Amino acid sequence: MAEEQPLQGPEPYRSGFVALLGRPNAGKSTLVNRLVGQKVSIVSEKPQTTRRRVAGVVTSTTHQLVLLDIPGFQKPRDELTQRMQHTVNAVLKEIDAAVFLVAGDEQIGKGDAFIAGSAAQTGVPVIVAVNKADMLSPEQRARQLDKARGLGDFESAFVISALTGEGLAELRVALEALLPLGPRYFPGNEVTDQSEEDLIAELIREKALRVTEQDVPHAVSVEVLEMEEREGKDFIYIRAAVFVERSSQRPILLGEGGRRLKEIGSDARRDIEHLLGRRVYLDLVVQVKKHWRRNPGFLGRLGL
Ligand SMILES: Nc1nc2c(ncn2[C@@H]2O[C@H](COP(=O)(O)OP(=O)(O)O)[C@@H](O)[C@H]2O)c(=O)[nH]1
Ligand SMILES: [Mg+2]
Repeated sequence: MAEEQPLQGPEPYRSGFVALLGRPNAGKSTLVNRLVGQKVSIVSEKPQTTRRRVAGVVTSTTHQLVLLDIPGFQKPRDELTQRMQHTVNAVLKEIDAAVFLVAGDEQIGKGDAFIAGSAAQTGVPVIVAVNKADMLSPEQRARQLDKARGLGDFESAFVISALTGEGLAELRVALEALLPLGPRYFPGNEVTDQSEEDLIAELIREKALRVTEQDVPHAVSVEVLEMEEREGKDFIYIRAAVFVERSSQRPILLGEGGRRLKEIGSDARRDIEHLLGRRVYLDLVVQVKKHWRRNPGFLGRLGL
């Protein structure tokens, strides 16, 4: 009778959690956004921009990749950084794979070696990727890839650009191949685990980071206080507070004649309108919250 086995039915579903690891500025958040196809994790050139674990979800008919953007490794200095490091440690225990990202235009050094070591300790397969290929000559690509490979025992290695998308299709295929059988952890239309309010607060913080320097970015946090439909209006009203730690930082956020805050507001509004798909009235206030980085209750309120 029929000797041939019937072809397999639909492929079994695969899913898993993949952490993005790498020094500040390597392009981890940019990569998550690009793979997800939407901004779910904010991007800035300031270190320690990412304060909590942000999931970016990529769903297909056969796979679900949950990309975890996490804070950078650091020595805890206060309650905030302690919580951030705790998040990192917790994430490393729940992942199925990791992508170790190295900036193509920066010297590979001790920091990278340390992160590669931490990645190896998790025991999960690790893919190494040299990012920012758009800035590199063919020789530079080859040299950096060689050095990156030398940092550990990697599943595979890629040269990519999170900015232009170069090499990302290949990276995604390699990542999907590492996923175990598993369920859809998130509904197919969800791209992140953050609430709308959280994401809006983050978009505002991103703009505040861009226009501040030195210590100030670290002293900024944002909370959405109110979000509501106004009767008979075709926009959504959002009121948010930008918190700083010291009264001396307040004028920095405000700028001359309130101009800097206005700039933060109009930049953020554009992103929020894109996110919500509708018009937004954004009302921003700057508030001083003394030593909020050491305040467990306040950190909890911000979801940190
Ligand atoms: N030229 C170039 N810049 C990139 C690329 N990926 C990220 N960047 C930039 O590098 C900076 C840091 O990116 P970010 O994603 O915040 O890095 P993270 O700290 O690792 O999360 C930002 O200014 C990005 O625009 C890339 O592929 N090419
Ligand atoms: Mg980041």
